Amino acid sequence: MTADALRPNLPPLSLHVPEPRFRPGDAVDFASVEVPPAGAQPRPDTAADPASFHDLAYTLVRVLDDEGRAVGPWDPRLDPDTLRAMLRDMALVRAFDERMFRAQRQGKTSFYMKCTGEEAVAIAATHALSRDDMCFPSYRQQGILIARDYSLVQMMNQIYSNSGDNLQGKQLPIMYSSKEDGFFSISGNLATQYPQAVGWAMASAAKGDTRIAAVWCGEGSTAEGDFHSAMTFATVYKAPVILNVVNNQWAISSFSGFAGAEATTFAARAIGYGMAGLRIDGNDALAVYAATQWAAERARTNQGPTLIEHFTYRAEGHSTSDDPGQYRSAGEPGAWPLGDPIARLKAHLIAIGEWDEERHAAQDREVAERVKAAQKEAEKNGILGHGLHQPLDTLFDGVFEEMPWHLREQRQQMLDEEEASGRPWARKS
Ligand SMILES: Cc1ncc(C[n+]2csc(CCOP(=O)(O)OP(=O)(O)O)c2C)c(N)n1
Ligand SMILES: [Mg+2]
Repeated sequence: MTADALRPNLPPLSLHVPEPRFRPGDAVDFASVEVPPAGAQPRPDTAADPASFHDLAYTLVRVLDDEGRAVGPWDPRLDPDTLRAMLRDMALVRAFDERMFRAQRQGKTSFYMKCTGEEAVAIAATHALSRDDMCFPSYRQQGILIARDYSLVQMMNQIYSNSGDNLQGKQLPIMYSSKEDGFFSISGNLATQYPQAVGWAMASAAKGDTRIAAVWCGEGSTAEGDFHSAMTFATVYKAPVILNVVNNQWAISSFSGFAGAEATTFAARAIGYGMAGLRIDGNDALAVYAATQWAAERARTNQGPTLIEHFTYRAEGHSTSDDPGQYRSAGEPGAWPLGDPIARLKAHLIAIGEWDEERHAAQDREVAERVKAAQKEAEKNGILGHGLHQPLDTLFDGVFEEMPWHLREQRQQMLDEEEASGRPWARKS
């Protein structure tokens, strides 16, 4: 007897397959995205029990209102110099992204990823963290390096995998690493940085250090098992870590519904773990700063981890290998109700009389020139396909502290074969 014959009075089971609201050609209306007024959300004491502020996982913490004013208890009350520094860093990231995207289209590198529309997430957080706090980024937080004044030329050398690349061409373009700058090596395997960050934070606490960790992943990446095991370790040991989920609505061509966004918020993941959770306006640099500062204070005073969902929008393609026109409406970026993070911080600075259109235009020219000059410098070390590669035998460096005998043999064999082939670039100078 078949199952439906056994239960003739029940409807057949059906599977829910999420479907994004807008596909190519559709008119976009984001009216159903709830945007509470800026300044309306309470700011709990950093020692408060996470169970006492569950509401903050379902709203949006916002500071900047539609007139560019900073309002409410989350206003971090930053001085104008800090505000201008954040604005400059965001403009610099955008200029850098533009130029490197074009470099990929010109065939100078194989790959690039922009963070357009999400600049506040990494820049404002980095300004709120201490310089020696340890960051575990995904591939969309290049803003951390920019905010920590990392060399643009070094970033480009890495993108070009040229002879100046301090990672020796071993990483995919944009997967930077800088120990000195507290920037953990970016991994292409999604969410691996989550348990690594929690482990680092646990070690920091176990050693009695005062440094904390911060980690970022996309909303799509929260579907990985690594995200959840990291959450368990973080909450059990009250690890001093800030867990950021960048909800930019898309994971390549999959919308956030496939990671669970139809059922609840990503910040609400924290509640099931008994952890502090905040859902914030990710296009509001002041909200990002304030939330990070609050979570950092919690971590530094042994109150435990905080999960922050940055509600934002990926304004462009996933990477240079993507064409969002194939799967989402072209009207989405323009209709996004939370606006553009650079335009919003600029409007705030103008509203408080600390900035103007002329200065902004001059800054745009200045950052574009800076990026252009860095590119000229980096290209002296080579671009894709121009032969200025890393010497071939660096392939074997940097993995083992002492190279095992079998690798030494393989390296020698490779060098002998290259010598015999007569290609001079293969030899280490
Ligand atoms: C473990 C793993 N699965 C799949 C991929 C392929 N992949 C790379 S990026 C990406 C989308 C990730 O989306 P999200 O986490 O939302 O981050 P975003 O790109 O939006 O910043 C996917 C599926 C991968 N790199 N690693
Ligand atoms: Mg995403």
